[in-house]
Amino acid sequence: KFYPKKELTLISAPFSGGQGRDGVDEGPRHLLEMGLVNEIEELGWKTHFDGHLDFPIPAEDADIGKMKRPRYVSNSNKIVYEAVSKAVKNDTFPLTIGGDHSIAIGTVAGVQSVYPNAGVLWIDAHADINTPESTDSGNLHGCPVSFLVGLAKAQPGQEDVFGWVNDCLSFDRLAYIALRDLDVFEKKIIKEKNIIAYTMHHVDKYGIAKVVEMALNRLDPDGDRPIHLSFDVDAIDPIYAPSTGTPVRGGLTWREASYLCEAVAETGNLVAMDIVECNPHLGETEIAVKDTIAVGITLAKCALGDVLL
Ligand code: 4U7
Ligand code: MN
Ligand code: MN
Ligand code: MN
Repeated sequence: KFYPKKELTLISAPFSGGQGRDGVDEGPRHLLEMGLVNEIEELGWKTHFDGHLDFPIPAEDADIGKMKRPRYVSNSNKIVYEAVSKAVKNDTFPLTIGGDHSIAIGTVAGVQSVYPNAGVLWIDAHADINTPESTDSGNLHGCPVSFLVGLAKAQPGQEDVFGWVNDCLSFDRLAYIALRDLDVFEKKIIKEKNIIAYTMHHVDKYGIAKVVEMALNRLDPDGDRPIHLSFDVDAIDPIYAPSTGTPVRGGLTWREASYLCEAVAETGNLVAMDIVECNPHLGETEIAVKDTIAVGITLAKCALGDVLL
């Protein structure tokens, strides 16, 4: 029932300021060069693409508390937010390609601005729910969820650069799958707020089909909620997706990741997708890079209805 015209806006967010490693900003270019648009169009989606977003680097951007590059991340996310909300308002499916996962501040806030009851499926080895106080690394790609759910609050006397995000997502409209590398604070908050969370342990125990079914049932009990899929490629095992900044062994197989996207597509409620953290500068070999980009393209295709004959 969403996007009956099958029109899609490809939003390229070549952004790396949410973490410290070069190259993740080149993910979008590699995805495009490997034929992403063509593959999507072959599935019958008319695709609009206006070129890569441009993220100006602020002249001054001192740390705020532990946060690194806070103004750069915030300003860039406002640009992502505008692009995503505009795409949805134009009745086109926003497929946002990153870039590091901090850009999901903008994608989720953008989707929520039009569909304020949308559920977010966060597929990741990590929960990305550190607050500016709990983060050890200071890398904001480990914090986007904390801004969206309103856990991140500017401390007295601090510049409130993320004030515009204002907790658009409630805890019961967030679900994780594929978790396996959580910080102490993140575990605590997931338990405390009773956040829907399926780790790799659950994938082993129940199988991916059951896990997706359980996650969707809890996220969307009546089956009428729009769903936003935010897919960090490090959810996938580094055997298949090695070219990423924070790989963690023991992840989803190629088919488990694909199945997950297909099952979400099957609900008919998918309204937006992010594919993030492909870093073509990382990986031992050229084949490693190609595999990572290829699995990214596969995820998009599966989520857009490929294989659903
Ligand atoms: B990604 C981490 F400490 N939790 O906060 C942190 F383990 O978007 C990793 O999921 C964050 O890739 C990973 O820096 C962010 C770390
Ligand atoms: Mn992530
Ligand atoms: Mn991750
Ligand atoms: Mn390159």
